[in-house]
Amino acid sequence: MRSSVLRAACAALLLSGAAASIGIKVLNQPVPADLVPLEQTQTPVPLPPALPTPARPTSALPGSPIRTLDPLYPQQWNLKQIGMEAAWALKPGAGVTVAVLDTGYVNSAELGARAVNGYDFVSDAARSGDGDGRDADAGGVGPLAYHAESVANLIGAARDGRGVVGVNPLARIVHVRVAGQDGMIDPVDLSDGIRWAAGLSVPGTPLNRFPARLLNLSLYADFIPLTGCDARIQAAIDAATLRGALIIAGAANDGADAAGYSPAGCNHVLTVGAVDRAGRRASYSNWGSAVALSAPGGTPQDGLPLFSAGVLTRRNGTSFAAPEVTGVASLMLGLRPTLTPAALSDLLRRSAAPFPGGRCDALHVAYTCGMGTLDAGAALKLAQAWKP
Ligand SMILES: [Ca+2]
Ligand SMILES: [Ca+2]
Repeated sequence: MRSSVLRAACAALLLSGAAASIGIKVLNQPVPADLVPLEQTQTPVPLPPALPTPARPTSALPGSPIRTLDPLYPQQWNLKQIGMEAAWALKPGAGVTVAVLDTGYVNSAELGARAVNGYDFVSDAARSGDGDGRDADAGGVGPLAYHAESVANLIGAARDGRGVVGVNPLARIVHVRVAGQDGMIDPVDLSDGIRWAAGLSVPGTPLNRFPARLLNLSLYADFIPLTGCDARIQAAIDAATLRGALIIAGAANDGADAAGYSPAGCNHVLTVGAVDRAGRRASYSNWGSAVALSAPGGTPQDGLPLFSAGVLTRRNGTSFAAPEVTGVASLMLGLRPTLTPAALSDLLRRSAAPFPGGRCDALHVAYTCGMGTLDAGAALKLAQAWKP
């Protein structure tokens, strides 16, 4: 039986425990036991040198295609699958703040000053890896730190002629550390991190200077039974929602009903399942009525291209489906800043592309994956036409 740390290390933050009752909550898809860890099989791609003049979209005429010259962009098949070029052509605005509740801050060349070292909410010094409990340095610790960096780059990597490009190359990312070095997530730490990220007060903690309208949770809480949403986490989600923030969560990677997981099974959460390149449910992806829509998450055989530590790696999991939705939601808010969490959820669901043949899983009727697969261009068009 795999340990939760192994599952965390091999998958990403949707780690779950040896049994389904414990999980880390970083939602990387665990590597099957008969495969070696992905880290050992990936071929690192060196970061190419910077171009003298970064390619910027600012010179493009309205409605004209945005040229993306980042050298690894052609490998980012997931961005094509969700129709990013149609979305970028609408020239969505800038300045949207997204919180990534995950393994913590990593200084990424793709984000620069757009990445904010938020707060470390890991209270258990025995698991934190930084020698203490909560503190003002959200810096990621240990071999799982790539998880938050991969998520952040997927949302917001710069269109700068280097490396990869993110869904929203102008997003600000606030890193909120909720996962210990072991990848495990305490429900109280997660609840406080949710409140703080949305700009609410948390006793003993200074207010977040960059309150986020969107919270990406590629994780689920450990130390609680997987039998439904934890009341403490639901209370934090309700408070953040009232504050105007939308919580977007990965469905988790156990091939089970997402309704048992927190936050995936909580109310007011936009829960995201994972599909493969053909738009079919990835076999690891959780399913069911708690799933709002799906997005590309890759498979062990056909991983999602991700960027961390200056290297392209391929991983799979609902950890990486959720940030695609978060990134598109941030573009929608750039176009229409008054969109409410409920309106954002509604537009993202309604604009989703139908699954092939109308079902994400041809074999299991009960294994539903929400309204369809994320369609960035269609979502932005609905946002553009939206009236309060
Ligand atoms: Ca600490
Ligand atoms: Ca780049």
